Amino acid sequence: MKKSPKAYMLTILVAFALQFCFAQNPMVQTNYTADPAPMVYNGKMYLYTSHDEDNSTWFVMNNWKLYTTEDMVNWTDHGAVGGYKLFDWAIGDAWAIQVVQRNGKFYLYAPVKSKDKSRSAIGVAVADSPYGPFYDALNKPLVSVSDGDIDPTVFIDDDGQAYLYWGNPDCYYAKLNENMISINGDAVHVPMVETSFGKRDGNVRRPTRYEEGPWLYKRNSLYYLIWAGGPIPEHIGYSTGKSATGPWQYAGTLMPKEGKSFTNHPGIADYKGKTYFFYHNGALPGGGGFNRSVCVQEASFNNDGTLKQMKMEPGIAKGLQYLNPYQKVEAETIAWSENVKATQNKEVGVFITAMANGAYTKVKDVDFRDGASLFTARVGTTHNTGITMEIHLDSIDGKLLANPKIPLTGGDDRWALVSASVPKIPGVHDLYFVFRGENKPGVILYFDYWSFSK
Ligand code: FUB
Repeated sequence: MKKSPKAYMLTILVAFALQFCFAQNPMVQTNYTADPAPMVYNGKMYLYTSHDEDNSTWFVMNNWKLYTTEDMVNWTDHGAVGGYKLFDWAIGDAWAIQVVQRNGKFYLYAPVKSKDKSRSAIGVAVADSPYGPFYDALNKPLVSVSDGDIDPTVFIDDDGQAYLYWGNPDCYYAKLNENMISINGDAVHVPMVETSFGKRDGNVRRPTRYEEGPWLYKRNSLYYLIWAGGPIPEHIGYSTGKSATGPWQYAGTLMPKEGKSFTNHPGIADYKGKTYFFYHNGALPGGGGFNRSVCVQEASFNNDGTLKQMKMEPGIAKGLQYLNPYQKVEAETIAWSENVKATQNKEVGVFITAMANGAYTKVKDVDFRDGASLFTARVGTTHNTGITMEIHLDSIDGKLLANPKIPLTGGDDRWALVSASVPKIPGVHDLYFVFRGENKPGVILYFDYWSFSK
């Protein structure tokens, strides 16, 4: 049946509204993030990212950030886990990292610009916790073989052998010793041939589609080398093989070029029975090639083990578990936000700042069980009147649970606890924290954590 123009318009409007309701990508809105590197450890998803500084017009990247989740929709910002200054021998360029765990230690492989050669080299830092602090394990680069020593990825095979892959425009790999901070043998140059990486026309230096950003992954007994492919704007391509060292067979495009950033960068991880594919684009306001944002969506496989091709999507609509509001929840645990920045200081660690009247954060799937009676939050502001925080249920203008006034504390090194009674609402709801301060320029308020009680 043919739709009337009115019905057609309505369908488009509903589809647009639904997309906004379910928006999850980009999954971090409080900073520009790039080069996602997931790690699953002890039942939690850790996502390490590089960090594009605001208003960058080049790859201005000084540190790496960490986000975690247990439900894949609410992500907690843990701030910077380190930066190029971890390495005394580095002078800048905190580009794409990966962190892996072995025997209770956490190894951070990082490409940074080295002082003496003034080009990228790969360092390794180690920590006792996934949150850091990380320390340079060698006081010198782990790898320095070419001008293109960037984008390290590390994979530990079932037999315990660890492999490090990296490189732009050529791909290299090396075996890591069990201590994870030294190389066993020489770096191997992966043959850059069409059968492994597809054909690229008219570029002698880059004869195949492989560009950079390798990520090594294994499912059943098949190995996947997923990479960013050229020419720019980049797409995501991949190759498969029967061993961690190939030979690699070109398997096609996983994600075609799309999304306002001329680079892309893959990361993939299995978590709670699903496979998640991470990438980046320029989809945030002000976003682009040097102001990127990480995204995630579920990956799926064909019967022969090949990956189903995917387009960039709004993200994960349904969380894997509910959030418990009867505990301290960090204000930087967020499913979606607008006009909010995340930052950190030594007084309270990571916290958020509302940057405009009407700025808000959304927290998804909060399980109130039989209902709460009191809301408490740690907050602050530098304005002496007129700042409030509205707590709404299920939508930005949904039922108002409370509207506490925010007292003048005088700065983000001084904080106050505010409480407010709330009506008894049972069940699972999305929460919206909406920050109000009409005609107040700059930062309206600071927000560190919240909780409900009965
Ligand atoms: O983030 C800097 C560079 O851009 C990375 O090393 C590449 O993979 C590309 O994402």
